[in-house]
Amino acid sequence: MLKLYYSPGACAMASHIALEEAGADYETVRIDLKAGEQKTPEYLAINPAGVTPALVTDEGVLTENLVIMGYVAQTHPEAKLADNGSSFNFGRMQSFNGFLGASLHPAVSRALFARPPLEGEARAAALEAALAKYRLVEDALFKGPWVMGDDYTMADGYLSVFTRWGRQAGFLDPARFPTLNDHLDRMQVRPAVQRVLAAEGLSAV
Ligand SMILES: N[C@@H](CCC(=O)N[C@@H](CS)C(=O)NCC(=O)O)C(=O)O
Repeated sequence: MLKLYYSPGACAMASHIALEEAGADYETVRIDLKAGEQKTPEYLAINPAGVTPALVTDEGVLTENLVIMGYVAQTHPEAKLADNGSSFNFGRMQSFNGFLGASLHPAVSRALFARPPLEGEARAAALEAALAKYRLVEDALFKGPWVMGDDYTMADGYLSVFTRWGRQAGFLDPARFPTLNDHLDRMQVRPAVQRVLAAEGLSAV
């Protein structure tokens, strides 16, 4: 059976949502990031990078949300998590997911989770950089009503994690980011997302 190593509310929630949306047969192992469990020898043997998520499969371990979600989508085609009608449209979805993973995620993490926390001008600059990434999604990348257009895909679960962080931090004003806020509201009423929130011990925000 698949085994997802995750940390509540962290980016692994994207993989967790994909597994739940797919109706996959899986179990979870909680990793407490604050307690440093991601750096224990036991966990480093699973993911040497010392971050969550990691997905243990019968064939070995997969890391990186983008990869885990793609694996879940491919192994559960009936869920249509990456069914975008053509190889080119699949590529467009992966362009979006790549932007989240390589650009938006690091920028938002720096603004919110830098240790020690940023202060003064450095903090303001990090916040501005993160908001510029959200702005790109809000104004240009998001097709609507779902990220890639008419159909829900794994990109929706991935985006929702970062919108959740931004809303929790109070920097996604609904008047300035109506699309992102509306999307998160619609994500949070999806049964699969509600099951993930409950499993991670979280509430909608
Ligand atoms: N690009 C990776 C990022 C993974 C990542 O940075 N995970 C964070 C939580 S959102 C983590 O485990 N951080 C723990 C640490 O850096 O010690 C992915 O998408 O899987």
